[in-house]
Amino acid sequence: MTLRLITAGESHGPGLTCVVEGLPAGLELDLERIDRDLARRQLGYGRGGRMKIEHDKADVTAGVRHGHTLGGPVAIQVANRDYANWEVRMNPWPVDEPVPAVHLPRPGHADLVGLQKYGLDDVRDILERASARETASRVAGGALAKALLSALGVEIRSHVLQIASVQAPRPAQLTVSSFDGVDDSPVRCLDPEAEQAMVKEIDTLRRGNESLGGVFEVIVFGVVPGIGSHVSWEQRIDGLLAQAVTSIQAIKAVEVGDGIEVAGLPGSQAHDEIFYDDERGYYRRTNRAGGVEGGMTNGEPVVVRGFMKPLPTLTKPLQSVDVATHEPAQALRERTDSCTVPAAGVVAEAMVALVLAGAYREKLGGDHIDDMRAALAAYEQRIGWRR
Ligand code: EPS
Repeated sequence: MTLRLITAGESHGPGLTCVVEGLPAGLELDLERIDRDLARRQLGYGRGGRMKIEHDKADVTAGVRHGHTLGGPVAIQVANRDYANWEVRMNPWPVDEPVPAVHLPRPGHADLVGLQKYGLDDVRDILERASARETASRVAGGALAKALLSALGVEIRSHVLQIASVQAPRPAQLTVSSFDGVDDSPVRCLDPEAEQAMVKEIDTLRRGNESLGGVFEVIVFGVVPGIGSHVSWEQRIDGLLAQAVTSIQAIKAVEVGDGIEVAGLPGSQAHDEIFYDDERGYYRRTNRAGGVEGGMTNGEPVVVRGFMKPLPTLTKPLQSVDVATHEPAQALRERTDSCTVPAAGVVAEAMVALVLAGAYREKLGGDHIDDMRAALAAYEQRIGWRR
């Protein structure tokens, strides 16, 4: 059984729901850790007014008893506090007051094509579900996957490498503890100089009514070799990671390891040579492959970078068309964030966790977390892998 995440909810509806199916029984959960990830997702310089309204908290309503999973689906609700201001416009049931429809699709958003595909005529019927508010439920579900991975010795961290045109230098050897203070940085960047320049860039572009994109990096430590498989395309772990990270709102590209750079290098400089010693077993001195070879993890840290486009809601809107009249018009102007790259890194941690936890379930099987631990120990012994 692999791991499955279902999310439900609209940005300004009554609330968000996530269901995670496929967790083993006996997994210890910590509500504070789930809430901490929800709070981390709300951080970051460049957020809009909405984040002052929401204080996301996980309300676990199924699948957990006295802090341990029961083996059935786990359900988590996250309230939308802003619903109090949207009760008429977003009520699940008919209301007496007139609710004006939105007819001005934003370029770069799901608005126009969503109307066409679903046969609707109010952009709000599309944008509410397309909104990145949905990522709060992904982070709640991802926190459960992280708990499972953590029980198996795997830790996931993320940081920001670029915001708009400001690039941080690529840090050399990162370990789990390199990330200790990363959430104290307003842009979740490990380089203090780049951090300052990023904050300045956000201020400058925001003043010019612009939005900003950027690049984040997720690194996974402690992954055993052999997660995923070369034998069929849909089991290749790099493909699964790319799908999961690209599915995050506004992500347009994903890089595994140094995938983009090595495309321009000769083969002799593009790979990670293999070494062995009795104490460490097999090891590499470089990690250009980002911990994945042949669609399988190879025991090195798994490195995934996500490239985010500038958010498509602009305070100075782009040219669009009124879908009711077909006349030229400016796109919808809504309250918005200017930059969500730091938050997107936290969401990507969740998506990477869900993919890896699913692949661990596939590899190790088991109904109880202790079954998984025993299977992992036997496998590690068979391949002689040392952390
Ligand atoms: C979003 C627009 C903004 C964001 C929202 C995503 O919401 P609002 O229109 O209410 O100001 O704040 O993100 C969240 C609410 C969140 O929790 O991340 C959009 O259009 O995608």
